[in-house]
Amino acid sequence: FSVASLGTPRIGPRRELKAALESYWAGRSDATALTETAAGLRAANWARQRSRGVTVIPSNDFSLYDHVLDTSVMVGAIPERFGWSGGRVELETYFAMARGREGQAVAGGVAALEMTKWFDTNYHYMVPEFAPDQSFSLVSEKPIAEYLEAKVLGYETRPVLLGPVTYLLLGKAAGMDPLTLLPGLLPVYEEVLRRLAAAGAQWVQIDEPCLALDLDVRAHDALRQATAAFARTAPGLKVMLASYFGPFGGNEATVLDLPVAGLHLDLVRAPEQLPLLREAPRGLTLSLGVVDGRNIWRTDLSAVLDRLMPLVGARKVEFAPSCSMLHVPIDLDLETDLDPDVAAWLAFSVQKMDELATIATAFAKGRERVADALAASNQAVRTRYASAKVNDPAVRRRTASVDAAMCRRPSPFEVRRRAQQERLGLPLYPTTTIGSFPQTSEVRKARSAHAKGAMSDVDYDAFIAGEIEAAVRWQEEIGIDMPVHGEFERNDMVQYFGEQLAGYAFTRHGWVQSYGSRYVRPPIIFGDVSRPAPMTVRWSAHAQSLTRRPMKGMLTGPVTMLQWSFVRDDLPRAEVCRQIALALRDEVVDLEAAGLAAIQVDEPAFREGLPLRKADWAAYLDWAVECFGLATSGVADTTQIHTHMCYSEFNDIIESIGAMDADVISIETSRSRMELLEAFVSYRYPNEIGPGVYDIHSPRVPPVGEMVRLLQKAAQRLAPWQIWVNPDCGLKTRRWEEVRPALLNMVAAARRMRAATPETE
Ligand code: THG
Ligand code: ZN
Repeated sequence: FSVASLGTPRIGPRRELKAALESYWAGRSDATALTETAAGLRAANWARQRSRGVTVIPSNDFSLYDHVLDTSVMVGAIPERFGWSGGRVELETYFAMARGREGQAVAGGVAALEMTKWFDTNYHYMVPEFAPDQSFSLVSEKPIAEYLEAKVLGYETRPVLLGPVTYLLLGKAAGMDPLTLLPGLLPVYEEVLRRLAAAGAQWVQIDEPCLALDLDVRAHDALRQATAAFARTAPGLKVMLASYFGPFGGNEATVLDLPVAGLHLDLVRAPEQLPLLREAPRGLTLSLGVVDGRNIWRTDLSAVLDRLMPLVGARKVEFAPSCSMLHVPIDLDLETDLDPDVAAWLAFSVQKMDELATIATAFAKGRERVADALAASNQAVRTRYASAKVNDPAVRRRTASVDAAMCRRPSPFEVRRRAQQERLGLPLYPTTTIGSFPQTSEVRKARSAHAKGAMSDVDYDAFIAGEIEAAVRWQEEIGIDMPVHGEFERNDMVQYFGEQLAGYAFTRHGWVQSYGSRYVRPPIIFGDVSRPAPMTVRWSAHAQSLTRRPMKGMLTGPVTMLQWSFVRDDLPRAEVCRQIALALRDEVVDLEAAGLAAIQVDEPAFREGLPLRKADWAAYLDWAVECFGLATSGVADTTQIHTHMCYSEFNDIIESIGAMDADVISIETSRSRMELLEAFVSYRYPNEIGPGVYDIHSPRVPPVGEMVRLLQKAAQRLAPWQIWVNPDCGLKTRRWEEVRPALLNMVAAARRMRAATPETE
């Protein structure tokens, strides 16, 4: 019985890849140092997998930045603006595609490829861009080189390739169906397979996670063509076709008919596919994804064995994680500060390999041979489900008592709008910001000194209070109508709240790649969530005490808190989200009682929570909207609820955005020159909107006239009373030198709009 790992984290247990990349980009080290670090990480990954009992070890799962970008380079899909003229793709070009080129070197600079979410994970990939006359050729031999690199070190690996159909479907091909490019792309894949076979590879893993999406007949045809071409060109090379993140659904009949030697099943996300063990063609090797590659819970090994043993029979199977382990932290043993009770319930990538090895041994030699490991797994499962740290009857009672009325504001928007207008007395085109101000190095230093105990609570509090006071005074001075306190006390918008909520745990080294060299440490929601004490009231009340202008309180919304965490797997996500929403509801009510007349509940992850299949959208949107309502509906008509969403497409979810019924929503629109506003206009969005007028992703200071023109565009489509004036997103990544002039211009733009608007409107 084989143990496969579909892919391992690339970043290194101590974030070695991040350090190497950032030092290379800063010019502090050269390409040799970077390549050596990368090779060292690959060698360590292979060694770690072998030592943990993995028998089917992957190669080419490593990437310096992103595996989709690697695929674009492999097949030569390099947009013209990067100035590549054939031949080897240098690191400079590769990183230009990932991060863009600065303006100084090339007039105006060169924009990076776009970045977007990898399926429903928190990993971002670089979107392939295809020209109308796109041609492909084998440009990078990375898969072959890394296969041989492993071989030299004594590892016979199974190279991983992103499959051609998923690759094309993930790309952007202006105005055409990217699948029409398949005939040109397949010869490159065929050449890679021939070379891998010639180098000695027995198997290749082809990832086609698009099989978890709703596919049409053209995609099915493309999969048939691709696999047929592989079988023809490299008949001796066995293909393990891997799909994950969901069931095959309507794609199942096609999948079972493809000419491949193996099929990987995600039995964590799609346990209903277990009968395929009996029903799939006899000769097919099945890779059974029974250990969760997306989450950090220990597997109930006995339950897995109970389910699989009657079904496996004489079939050739491999035991595998449900998907690449890219999405989980590397090694639980590095966590020395976790509550030991909680740590006993967790498995990171290394521990997941141990679990797979245990399963394989149980199959090969009987359960008795792994009795200790099974007993430990049983114990972990039992203590977790029974733990008083997990189960809080008061929280359960409260979520059970939620009714529809608690999820809606008592009065319709029109009534609230009048009440808020009267209380707030804001001018037309009121100005505000999204919440965060620059996290300067002084702020970060103070926070880290405080965390280490080198700065006392009293000194740290005085420092934060001073930063807030300076920010509030400055906003008053330049004429921001609705100021914010600046969020200087916060590290990350999820972590800050999670640290104060019961039911959450945090790691020290549990990094997961978000994109390129940027990683996150997702908090772990292990138990019923509640709020032992107010979380933000103190700083928001302090800020309000400094000004007569209406201060905006700032919270992270329930869906985003859920979406950016590792979530317990013993409750439906909707139920966990409801618990978070109730905790936030108390915070919203407390902020109101503390005198805050406006409270923003951010939901940047609202759209990315959408299920992979359209049939599941409605159910998600129902509870997501309900939870936002639950968090925000405990206040009086006179309290204004704001929300904010980043770079979303709104067209297909605009009704749900409407149903959230926030009094004000701010969205990113400046880069698309207000195009993103279109969804709101054609839907006749009834509430107030702040279409961002200033692109905070760039250091550029937008001139007044430019922002006025964007506002005029908005004013052609919306009523003047609907329009707020704000940047696209929070300002924490910008410097004060950029923020000060930009916001001054923004206030001037709002004043110009007011001056040009007749009083009667
Ligand atoms: N917070 C959390 N999750 C997120 C985001 C967030 N997921 C989606 C999106 N935002 C991802 N974007 C980023 C942007 C920047 C960084 C990570 C993810 C980043 N990380 C630091 C790094 O790698 O150096 C580490 C940050 C830290 O110290 O915690 O810059 O906003 N939870
Ligand atoms: Zn944003």
